[in-house]
Amino acid sequence: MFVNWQLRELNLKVVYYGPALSGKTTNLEQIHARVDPKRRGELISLKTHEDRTLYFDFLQIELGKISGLTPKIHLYTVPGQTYYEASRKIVLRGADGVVFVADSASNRIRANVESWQNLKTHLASFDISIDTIPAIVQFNKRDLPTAVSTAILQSTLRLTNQPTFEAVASEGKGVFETLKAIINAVVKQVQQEINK
Ligand SMILES: Nc1nc2c(ncn2[C@@H]2O[C@H](COP(=O)(O)OP(=O)(O)O)[C@@H](O)[C@H]2O)c(=O)[nH]1
Ligand SMILES: [Mg+2]
Repeated sequence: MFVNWQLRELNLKVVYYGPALSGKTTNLEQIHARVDPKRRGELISLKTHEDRTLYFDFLQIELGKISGLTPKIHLYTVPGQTYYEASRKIVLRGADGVVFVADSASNRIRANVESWQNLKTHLASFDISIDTIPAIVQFNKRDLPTAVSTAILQSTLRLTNQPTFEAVASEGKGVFETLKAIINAVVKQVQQEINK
């Protein structure tokens, strides 16, 4: 969180985390496509030499005032591929909230579990626990014929008390429910800090 008192702006950072190809970029693309252009910036994707793989995507959206401040939400995605460890940690640093995008495909269970573990490890290195940072879990790709049940996703990830949402991000389903939930959770936490 960063408050610019002169501009009366509240800058909040939300990171979309998850294994490679789970649909993180698709979430941001859908948000970008559906939010009023007056209230959002451009979707920026920083690509590596192989252009399919991204270091991260970035999108800024604006909300109505909170406690006299204009919140600007900065949405980021991390690269899911295991070898982008350092980039993930850099992107995650300073996050006010996390959306974990899990892939419902049966052959991605292990990738989900590894990424969830990886998220917790990086948070721990910043002295943050997944049980205290605002966090939402999105079960994406519910349309796949090979999708496993949400109960299996829930139990293999060993979720503690994170709210979950089902999604088909490629069709825009569940994208805004997830976004609203993480924004509400982050704003609630930030208001508590501002009022301390
Ligand atoms: N079937 C299906 N495909 C999806 C869904 N969401 C994203 N995809 C596809 O999954 C692939 C990877 O998505 P992308 O957003 O690039 O994944 P990222 O690596 O997490 O950023 C793309 O081909 C998307 O179109 C979904 O809900 N269902
Ligand atoms: Mg991506």
